[in-house]
Amino acid sequence: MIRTFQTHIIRRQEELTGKLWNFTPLQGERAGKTMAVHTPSCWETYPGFGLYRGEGRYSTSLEASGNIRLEFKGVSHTASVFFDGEKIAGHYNAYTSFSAVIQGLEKGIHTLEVVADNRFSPESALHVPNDYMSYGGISRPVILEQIGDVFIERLNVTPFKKDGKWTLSAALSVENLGAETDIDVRLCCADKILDFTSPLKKGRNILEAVMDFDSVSEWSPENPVLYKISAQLLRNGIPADDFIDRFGFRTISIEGNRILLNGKPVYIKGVCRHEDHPQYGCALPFSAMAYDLSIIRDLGANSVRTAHYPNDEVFLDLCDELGILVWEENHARGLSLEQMQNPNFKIQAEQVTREMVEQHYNHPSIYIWGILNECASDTEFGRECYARQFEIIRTMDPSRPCSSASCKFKTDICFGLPDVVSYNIYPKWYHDTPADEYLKDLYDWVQNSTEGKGKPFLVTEIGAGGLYGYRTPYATKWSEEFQAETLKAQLEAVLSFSECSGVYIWQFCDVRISEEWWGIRPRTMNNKGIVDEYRRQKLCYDTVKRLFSR
Ligand code: ADA
Repeated sequence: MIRTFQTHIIRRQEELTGKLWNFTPLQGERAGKTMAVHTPSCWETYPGFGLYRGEGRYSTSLEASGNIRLEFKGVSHTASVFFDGEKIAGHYNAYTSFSAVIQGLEKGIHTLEVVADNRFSPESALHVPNDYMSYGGISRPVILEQIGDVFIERLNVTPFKKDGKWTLSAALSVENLGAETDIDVRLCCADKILDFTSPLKKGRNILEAVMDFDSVSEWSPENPVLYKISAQLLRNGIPADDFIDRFGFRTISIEGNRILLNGKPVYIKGVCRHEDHPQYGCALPFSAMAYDLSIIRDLGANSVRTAHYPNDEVFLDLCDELGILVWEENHARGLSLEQMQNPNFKIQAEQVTREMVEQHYNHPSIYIWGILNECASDTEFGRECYARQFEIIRTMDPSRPCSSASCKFKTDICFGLPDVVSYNIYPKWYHDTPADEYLKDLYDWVQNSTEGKGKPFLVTEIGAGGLYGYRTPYATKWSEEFQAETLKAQLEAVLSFSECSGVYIWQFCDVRISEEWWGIRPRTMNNKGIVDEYRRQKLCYDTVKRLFSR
């Protein structure tokens, strides 16, 4: 069973994960010793591998012939893929997918090996010791697909409204492994069918089409109506390949200092969430993701910020279905100027940005793209990087606004670049200024002294640490009482600040951090969760729920 909604009927698919694979660590005491492990998974969840940093080889066998496509939805964090012993693909970054095509296979049993590497080397500019965990392993599914000479690599759709009518512009990316040819295309969506014929050159072809609709239902958090779109390729009337995805008819725009969804102002009440769980690492199964979202909805939140990387598409599928608005973020957290000057930073950060936008383009729940959380936005070099990444996103997707969460108090020089100005603030946690005073001071500075004047303003993090079960009558730091009191003051200040378009709480649940990170955290965890790592409610849960429901 393929778990994600993006799927095919004509193209045969098989999930290669969802079963046991052989795992062999390549370094350390157990180097070379093979064991059977479940996939997708992170090796930190295998007994004895909780702190393993190194390479791990995963292997399995598969039966195939002809042309195949292998899709790896996520390998953490660097992957080298070997097919019958030969290297066929390599990929950096845990949080985006990649694929490999193999042509003209002999019918029979073949071996597939994936070497995952979670080490922090100088070559790795984004996966660095940090305030979250960079796990190791095949953390998202691997899919085997049978393809012909012509197949659809991607279908991206953009709904837009003109004179009260909805139009869909579709961009179909078609790969032609054979000679130049013509292809018949059939697009089906709602009650519309669009047929056309297109010439195909060898290699990648982008076929564009537009569909008009008389009446459709709009996607909104209250009524998250999803539509299916299917693209079919036909040769001489015979189906050659297809691609099915879901999307929603909705618009996101900015008017003055407001974010509009379908033309109406939207107020964000959200949580920041890492993909992290003591039992699964970052490889959360469907049930655990759905459970997290049930808690998020119970809290009265309407949004999730996927801090600090693109999320599993199954999670985004669920947000589409539940009407949860998503701030999806590229991969980076707190990189200093020196870290941004790593020669690999530009290439790795731009690659993950491109992959994120391309791969998650159709999700209606994503209302904004975020980049480079708390990086060096107070430097000229940093500004060039921010400018370049915003430009990449806007070129690929002019239909959504962009932003980036800053922590540079009164020193950020990048606010001319995003559509929405966003700040992470921790009053009464990292400093003693009361929340309302701090927020007003910061907002006034943005309005009076920066190019962010007049743009929508979001608070992308507030929070405080609280250790589950640590209760004190005098509300000392790290107690649940202190966390609840601090969060209450922060949340009240932001919710009553009318210039603000919304707020995200840092964070949904307690998460593991890298052992190697310079910061000191009790339990080697970031303990600012509203629930702990097992999703047990802390004292602040009811406070947040009460304030979110006002
Ligand atoms: C930052 C950062 C988060 C987390 C948080 C904290 O603002 O964006 O990843 O580290 O602070 O807990 O201090």
